[in-house]
Parts: sequence; C-alpha cells; structure tokens
Amino acid sequence: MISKILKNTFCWLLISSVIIVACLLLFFSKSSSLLIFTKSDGTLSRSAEAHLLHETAPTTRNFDNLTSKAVSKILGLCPDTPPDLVGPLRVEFDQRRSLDKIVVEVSAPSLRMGGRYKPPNCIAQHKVAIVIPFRNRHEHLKHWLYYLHPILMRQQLDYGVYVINQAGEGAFNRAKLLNVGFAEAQKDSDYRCFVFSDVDLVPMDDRNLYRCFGNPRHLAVAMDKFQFSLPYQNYFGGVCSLSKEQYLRINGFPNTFWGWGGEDDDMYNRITFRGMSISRPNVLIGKYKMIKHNRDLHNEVNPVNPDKVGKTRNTMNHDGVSSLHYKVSSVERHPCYTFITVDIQAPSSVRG
Ligand code: BGN
Repeated sequence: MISKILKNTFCWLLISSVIIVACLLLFFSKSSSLLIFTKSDGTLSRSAEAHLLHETAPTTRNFDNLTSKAVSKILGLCPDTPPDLVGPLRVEFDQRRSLDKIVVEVSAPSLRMGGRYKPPNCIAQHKVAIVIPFRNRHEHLKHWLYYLHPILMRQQLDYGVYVINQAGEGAFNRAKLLNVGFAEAQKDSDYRCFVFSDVDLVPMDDRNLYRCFGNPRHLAVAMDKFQFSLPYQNYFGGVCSLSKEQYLRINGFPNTFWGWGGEDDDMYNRITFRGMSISRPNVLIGKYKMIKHNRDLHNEVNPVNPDKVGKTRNTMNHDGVSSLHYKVSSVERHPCYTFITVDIQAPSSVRG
C-alpha cells in the first residue's frame, strides 16, 4: 500500500517537473524572439524567423514598438522571392491623376499614415526607407505613388516613403536632399536599407527589387530615355539602393553638388574607392519609364561639377553625411507618403 502511494507521488512529481521545465523553455524562447539579427545587406537573419512577434495595429510614431499592446500573431519570415510578382508592367503617364483617387486605389489595411507599410501575413526580411528628392513636382509624385505602392507591397517590404522637399528657390541639390532623407527616415524607424529614387522614374517590371544587396545596387539600368540601356558603364543615376552599412562606409552622398550633374558619378567613385562594386539587375528587369519634363528652374547644368568628380578621393571623407547641416521646416504625414520640407542653405544660383 505504502509503496503504491510512494509510486503515485513520484509519478506526479515527475509529471509536474516536466510541465514546469516546458513552461520555462517556452518563456525563454519567446523572450529571445525579440532579438532580431540583421546582416550587412540589411536583411533579417533566418535564425530569428521561428519566433518573431508581429505587431498588428501599429501607430505612426511607435510603429516598431514590439512591446505595444496590439501584439500579436506569430508569423514566419517572408520568402526570399515574393510569390505575387507579375513581371512586366504597363506604365502610362498620359492621364492626370487625382491624389484622393490614388489614396483609395493604393490603400490597403496595412498601409499607414505617412506611407508606412508592413506585409500583413509574414515578417518582412527588408526594412527599407524610400527617399525621393523633390521640388515642385506634384504631378510626377502622383504617378510615382500610383505605380510604386502596389509594387512595393507585392515585394513584401516593410517600407516608408519619404519625400524630401527643398524649401525656397535656391539652387537645387539632389544629393544633399538624399542625405537629409537618410537622416530623417531614421528618426522614424531603424531602417536597414535605403532606396534613393528620382520622382520621375517608374520601374516597368516588379521583379526589380527595391531592397539592398551585398554591394550597392544600381536599379535604373535601362531607362527609356537612354534606349533601355546604360548611357555609360559607370552610370549610377536615377534609382539606387544602399544598406545603412554601405552608405556609412562611403560617408553618404556629397553635399556640395549644386545644380545638375555629377553627384551620381561622385557616388560611383566613392563606392569603388571603398572597394565595393555595383550590383545591377539585368536590362530586361531593370527597365524604367521616365516622365517627360522640361529642366527645372534653378537646376541648370553646373560647369564646376565635372571638375569635382575628379576629386572624389580627396573630398569624400569630409564632404558627406558626416558634414550634413540642414533645418527641417515641416514634416507632413500624408496617407501614402511623408513630406519633409527642408532648408539646405542653398545658394541663389548653381554658381554659388
Ligand atoms: C552625366 C552626368 C550625370 C548624369 C548622366 C546622365 C556629369 C559629370 C561629368 C563628369 N555627369 O554626364 O550626373 O546622371 O550624365 O544624364 O555631368
């Protein structure tokens, strides 16, 4: 009898200790799931995949706060190749678009104020800030938003769209605005990858991935205005992507290229001088349609820029994101983009 009672007690003790150990294991595996490991190209490590928590109802400012009470579904990482891509796209700019209509057309439950998006059914492997230098190009921006949002959603990116609007009428400076976008986007979220895109360029194939790679990526390799090929082998203009690490390694874009021309060639030099190469899609996937327009006021060709391109090696260490100064005039959150107006201390003309 006594031995039977002892046997039963032992059994119960054994079962309860197994349950306690299992609970402890579960608890620790959940806590460690909050550690997200990232690789040099800005992607999430697969080791983080199994246990990641996904926030379901983010607000604009605390979008990334995984501890928010809106937690949580347990999701897996999105696949390397997004499953819903369609390939070649029809892109037309002949009709005027209304912003209200675009907001309705591109709206998706996961698209948040300020043009922030996360795929609803999986954890994005790529956290990307799209940065667009801008001044007085609202018609172009509408086309860009209309075409790009659905593409970026199909690419299953965790992304935000940042339009960096140069205040005033001074000389335009594309590269400095891109540096501002890099700095400002990170006030919103810990972006790992940056796509820098002109507002008048729309990809004609959704397999052209707006993400980062092992080397800085040139995406606009086959524009219609250059007969769907590179104008020259070292061309790095239009649309490119760099991971945060790649961008910091080259001190970002130069701040001193006022007016048109040369800043993209300077970027090409920075990349190669730091021992990196340029990654590119093939010319079929890398096709782009450019919206036709006249040259903007105060963005004339600057005759001093070609000379500066020859000096990148000497200038890149002190002219870049490390020496960036600007003042934010306003930040507006629109339903499908964030519009940041900045004073970049522009000279009144490209000649300073
Ligand atoms: C080049 C410009 C690029 C521009 C391409 C395509 C210069 C500097 C010359 C050394 N480079 O000529 O900035 O993207 O044309 O239009 O002007």
